Amino acid sequence: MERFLVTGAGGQIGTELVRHLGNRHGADAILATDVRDPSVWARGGPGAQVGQLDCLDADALLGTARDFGTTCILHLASILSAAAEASPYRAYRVNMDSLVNVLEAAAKIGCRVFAPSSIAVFGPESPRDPAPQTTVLRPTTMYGVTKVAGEMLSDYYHARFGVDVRGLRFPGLVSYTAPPGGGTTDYAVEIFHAAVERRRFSCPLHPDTRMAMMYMPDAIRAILELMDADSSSLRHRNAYNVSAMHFTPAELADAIRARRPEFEIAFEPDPVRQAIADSWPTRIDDARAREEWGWHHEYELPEMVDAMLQGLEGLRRRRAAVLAR
Ligand code: AKB
Repeated sequence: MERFLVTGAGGQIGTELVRHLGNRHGADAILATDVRDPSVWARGGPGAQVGQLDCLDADALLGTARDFGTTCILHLASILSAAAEASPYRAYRVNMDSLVNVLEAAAKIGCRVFAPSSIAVFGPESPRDPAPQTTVLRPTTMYGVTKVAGEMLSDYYHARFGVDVRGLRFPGLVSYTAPPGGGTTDYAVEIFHAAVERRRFSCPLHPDTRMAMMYMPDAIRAILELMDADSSSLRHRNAYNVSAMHFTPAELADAIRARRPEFEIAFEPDPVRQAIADSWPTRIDDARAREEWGWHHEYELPEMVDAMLQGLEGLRRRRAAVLAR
């Protein structure tokens, strides 16, 4: 029977992935952990066992993984691109040391690993439209450096110790259940909060900054399908380009305004986020993922915008009803 240890479970991906895993395998089979106290991030009851775990503590990580009888670690703890530029050394420590601790634990107890990568592996020298699966990877951000190094470290643990580690180069992820934090693509989530709260949105990117994006249900399905795939078919096992839609802040604002005509936006680029976005590709070629394990996306921009507005408005109504009781 599979038993999943999730790190960074209180974050944007973890919140939704834990719920899906709990529905599929039962709450007893999932241990959802985060560096923060569960009282802060697990209030809604995530459908899993919960715990506090600092992945920089190698002994605690190994002990927890072993005691739980873990068969797969889903390692989601990470510092994202814009936050990493504010504290590069901390980002290096958190992103690299936690990954090597996870891979060491996996090698010792013989479990599988999912370790996400990112479109941040690409840099100004990579082709931008589209970014191929295999190309020059010389990112200019600390987050990108840790993601390239993480892909190579994962290759090493696979080749040297036989750890079955798999990963995806995620684009910007859009979702409404838990906020992202510290990413360059976070604007594509924050814009929806402003729209449903009828606030003017200050966009930290130039209106024509095109980036690759994906709606969270596609991202969760990508993780589950990659982890279910036959190992022998995976020739790019820990670093698959995956992509769904590509849009600019202006196009996203137009799509929101078509549904909420009162929505207001001002473009006030933040130099750090803009420089990061300008170093990333505008489109991603994900043909290898489609060929090797059947990846396909379901959500395009119009469906994603409808789902985000309806989801956030539903959440607001439920919260207001609880407060009114
Ligand atoms: C970020 O913006 O840092 C992340 C990413 C693309 O990996 N969302």
